[in-house]
Amino acid sequence: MSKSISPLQSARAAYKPKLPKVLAEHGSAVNASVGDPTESVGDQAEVKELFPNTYGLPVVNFDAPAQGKIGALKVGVILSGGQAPGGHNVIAGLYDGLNKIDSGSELFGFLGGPSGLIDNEYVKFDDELIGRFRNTGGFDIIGSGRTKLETEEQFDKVIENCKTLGITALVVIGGDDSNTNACMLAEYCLKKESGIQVIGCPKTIDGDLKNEWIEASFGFDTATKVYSELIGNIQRDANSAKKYWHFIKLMGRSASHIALECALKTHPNVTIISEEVAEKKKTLREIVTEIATIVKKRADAGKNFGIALIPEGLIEFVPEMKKLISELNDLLAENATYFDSLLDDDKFQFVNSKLGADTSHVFSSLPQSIQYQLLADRDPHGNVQVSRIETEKLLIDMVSDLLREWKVKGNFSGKFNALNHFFGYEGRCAAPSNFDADYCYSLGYTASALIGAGKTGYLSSVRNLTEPADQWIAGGIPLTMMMNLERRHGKDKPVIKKALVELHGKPFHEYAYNREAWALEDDYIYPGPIQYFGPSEVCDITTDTIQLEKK
Ligand code: FBP
Repeated sequence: MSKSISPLQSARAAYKPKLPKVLAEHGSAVNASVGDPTESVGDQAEVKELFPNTYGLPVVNFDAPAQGKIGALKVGVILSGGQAPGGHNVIAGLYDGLNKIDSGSELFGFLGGPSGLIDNEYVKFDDELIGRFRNTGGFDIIGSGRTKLETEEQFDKVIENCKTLGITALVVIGGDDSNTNACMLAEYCLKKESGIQVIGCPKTIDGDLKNEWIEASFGFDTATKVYSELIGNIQRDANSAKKYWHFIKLMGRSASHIALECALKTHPNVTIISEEVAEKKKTLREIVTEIATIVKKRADAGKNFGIALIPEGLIEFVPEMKKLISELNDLLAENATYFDSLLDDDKFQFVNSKLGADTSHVFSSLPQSIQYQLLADRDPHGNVQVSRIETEKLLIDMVSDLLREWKVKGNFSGKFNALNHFFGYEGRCAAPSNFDADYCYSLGYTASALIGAGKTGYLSSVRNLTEPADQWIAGGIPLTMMMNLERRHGKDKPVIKKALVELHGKPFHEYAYNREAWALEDDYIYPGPIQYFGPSEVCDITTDTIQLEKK
């Protein structure tokens, strides 16, 4: 860690995160009231068969002090997947919660994500180490990684390493894929009677790990506030200079929650929502025509400038591209070694010769840079790395070409000078907003309470998030409850269901209701930077998405 810190960092170190009342009053040794047995969100019979020990667990809520002494606990924690603001506070909350249960408790952090757990690389936390990272962004306290933890061999190694250190509970801080693996590990640990509990915490800036019980994944609040600040600044520049269109791609591997939240916060002229593209089966050409039409209408009104938000995952939601990517995934998986041995030109030829007629046509119609990006390595979960595909540039090129055609026909007389941006890494490690600082600390503290209560196979849950923190509800949601079967690598696999943007939901309706006006008028909002000190209505308010969803 850097030795130098900014004045803001030093002031933030003193910030005391807020907790739900039950935890603030009674600490983390709390009684869990238990609901009815639960069912998985889909494929109940199959999921039940795959998870005989953890299926059907009840939802639990903490509501009173625990009876009896719990004793010292030894716990391990990993950070898994992409960074999200507030991860350090989850660990701080977990550390404080365990110490509150018993000051002899110990917390070990495995280094570099799931691989640290397998390779037994760890640090033991103490007050000094935790103190340096309270309320800071990033995952650098122990690092993160994307190693997939799924085989029995890996699980056996995890159990062996935990036993050597005397660890009896693990906390996995991750997104849908990591918590799917946490669920499998919890099941395996019970099957093997290992005595190791497994608890998850919902992380991802993408905002797609949510449901009735998990109102938000942590990091979404801060990341969208950072992007909205930047979008607002660009809007103000565009509205001052009046000469550029800015195409801004926003992170979010699959779902468009980030783009939607930023649109609600800033009112740009164009926002593409991937889920709507898929639902309406829009072709790339149709998307381009829609954008070009807005460019033209604004130009007709003398406005040769504007802002367009493009979700990172768009490319996989356009039906013809989805088909192409799916064929490419199979092709690359089946011929991995041969494909890697080819030179670039031969790779293109090989792919074109193997694709079906339609998909080969789509592939050839793309600029070579995009073709190349589509052939790049998949991530360890088999996903195309959409953050590396320059969809915003592709759209600029295609809109530009179409406007040129229109100009020749006399249908467009404006100007189209476009600049491209990609916001992702700018927000993933930002200093957590007050909301994320409080939410993350509460999630970590709740995880310690779940461990103290002897639970396993649960996701730490803190709810009622539009109310002040003391009214938040702390508890745990069975991981199996969020599972269904999905096709992965040609097989049906149990996975936590990803939450995409609901086209019948209030956040999308709010956007759809206003989009025509936002396209033509300049109703821009300039949110400005995250405020950490000041009135609660400026500093503590969470996303428009949750507020609309809870309305
Ligand atoms: P998680 O799902 O692991 O939270 O990661 C989210 C994310 O930030 C996506 O928005 C993005 O597509 C991806 O990570 C990029 O990851 P990397 O930097 O590892 O390529």
